[in-house]
Amino acid sequence: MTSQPDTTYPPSADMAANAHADKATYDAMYQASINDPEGFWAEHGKRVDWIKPYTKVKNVSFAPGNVDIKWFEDGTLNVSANCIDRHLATRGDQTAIIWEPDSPDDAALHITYKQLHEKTQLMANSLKALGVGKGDRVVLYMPMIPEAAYAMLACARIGAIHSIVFAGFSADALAARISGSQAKVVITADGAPRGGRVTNLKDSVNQALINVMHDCKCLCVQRTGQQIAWREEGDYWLHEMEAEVSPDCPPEEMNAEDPLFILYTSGSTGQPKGVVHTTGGYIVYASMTHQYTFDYHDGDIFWCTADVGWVTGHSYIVYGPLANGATTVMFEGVPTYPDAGRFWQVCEKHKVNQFYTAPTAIRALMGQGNEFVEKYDLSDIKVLGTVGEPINPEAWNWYNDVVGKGKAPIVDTWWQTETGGHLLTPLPGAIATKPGSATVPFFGVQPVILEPTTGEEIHDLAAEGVLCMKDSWPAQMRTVWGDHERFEKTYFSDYKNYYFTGDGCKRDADGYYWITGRVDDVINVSGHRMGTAEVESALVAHAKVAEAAVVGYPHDIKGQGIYAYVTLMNGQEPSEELRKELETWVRAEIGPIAKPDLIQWAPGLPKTRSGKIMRRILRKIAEDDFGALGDTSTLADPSVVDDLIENRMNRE
Ligand code: 6R9
Repeated sequence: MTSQPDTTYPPSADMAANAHADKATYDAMYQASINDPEGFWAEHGKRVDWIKPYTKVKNVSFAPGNVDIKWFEDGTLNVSANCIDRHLATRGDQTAIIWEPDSPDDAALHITYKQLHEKTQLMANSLKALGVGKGDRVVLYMPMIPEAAYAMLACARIGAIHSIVFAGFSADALAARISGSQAKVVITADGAPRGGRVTNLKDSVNQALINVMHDCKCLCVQRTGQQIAWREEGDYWLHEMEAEVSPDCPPEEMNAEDPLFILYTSGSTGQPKGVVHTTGGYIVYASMTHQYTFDYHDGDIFWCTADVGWVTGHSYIVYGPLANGATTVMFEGVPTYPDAGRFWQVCEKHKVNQFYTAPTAIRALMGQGNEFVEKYDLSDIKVLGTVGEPINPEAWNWYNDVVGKGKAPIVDTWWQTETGGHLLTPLPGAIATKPGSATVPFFGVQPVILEPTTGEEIHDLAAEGVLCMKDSWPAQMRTVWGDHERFEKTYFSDYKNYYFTGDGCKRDADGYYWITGRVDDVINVSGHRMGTAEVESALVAHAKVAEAAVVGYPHDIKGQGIYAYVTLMNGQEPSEELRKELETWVRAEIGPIAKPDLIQWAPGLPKTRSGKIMRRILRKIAEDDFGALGDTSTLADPSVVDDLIENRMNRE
């Protein structure tokens, strides 16, 4: 039953008949969304509860120098009320969150909507007691525990803006984000068990706060009960505060365009930027995509394996599912602990209906053998999802054949931190899939392919170029925190009047979209975005490093690995010891996910006469493809290339 990469997989008759959208419905809704965006979103905006209904739907300009994006701008609502309170009458006793702990020997928790309501209000009042109010920022640095969801919803409830920092980031990265948003409180836990090992998160927070110049309190959740260092001032246990505060916290009335959260993400230049998402458009779009993309029906058990530190966790563990009154699984552990069957054991145990993960996890598990999957009963799975990077056909086929038994449609969802929700994705009952293609646009989304150098829109169906969006969708990011100019420059200046995604893309003769990867200096390591500039600036911050250039190279499991060319200061000798030292250094500066896989000592870097590093050449050498270096005649010193080839690290 091996499938072919060029095969098309139409929805089954059963799926088409029972899904929220079959092909005819998708076509009609898509057309309506493009012909009359105002009318379409005026209608679908009603899927959430408004305190004061909107009368204006869309007010958007992508014009150079005047980028301004507003949706439902005169409406008011509260996201936490939409994710909790409005379900209480009909599904108060239904499970909202199934929490599966790191160790399979520990009991899972089933948290009902009623309990979610209680817990969120206690957390909200604890934050208020610490002085947090509407518009204030709160940083979350947390393990995958239910309190992470309570904290997000508590912020939303009182109108505070959360900024989640993935718990794998270093104390330095955390400090930069706490300072960058002038957060009043950072929420963390004593320890984070993952894959059988425990990291001490509170220690990292303590270390970070030493470098934070403003007053920032720490609210700590007791997860492990381990010994931790407590600061003399400004530290609070959540369980102690909860015992003191009132159990009732009414939701704050928020404007549709009030910020809901900030989430830092990497770009091609400089330090990560704070992507700002607002309230109304985001929750409408997150909930609608969750329902249609996964064909979620009442009573289904939905599992997204992402971490809440990434946008996927925001939109598809917490906000989308809970706005829809779903049961969402939250998993503390890793796919390979205690063994490579863990995902499938959890799917069987909780009778998961929709399962959503990343290609890097699929590739890692695929390599462990089918017996880890076949041991478990996966018959409840109806839809399989993938996100984060292009999925190679081998991984797609394995996911389809071995996990889905050829019966569960695969939704390959293309989107970004900036987009808030899926922009390209098949709908399971409507769109035939092709392995490796994110297929077609979601409602209201108008992708275009531009010729990269001229910026001309290519109108032929079959096309290749850069992927842009012609118009806005409700969950589009609104600005970069504190730097609207950077927002315009990053996304709206290379191609005027379009939103530029940073991705290259092909469109085939059927109108299907195939993402070819980033066209900027962003690399994608295990589905995590990393700016090469970030890793470079961490490397050059080391006293022995004079210069560094970082590129991606193909990596079997991670998709891309990090390849660093390092030029040492005069008088410094390369050594294995120094290599280790630099690896440890980058981990400390950014986090383990940024650790270079390969470091090559480079006596010189290939530069143009104007001093610009020619990354094209460095990429080729890192790919072990130096036969195709192209024109090197503009180099200031062509001989450096021979040395780099000679000493390349990635050889077959
Ligand atoms: C949601 C998320 C965004 C970048 C994006 C693209 C890559 C994401 C993809 C995909 C091919 C898919 N990407 N999904 N590439 N197919 N289904 O991952 O957000 O972390 O901001 O990354 O990831 O390159 O531009 P984010």
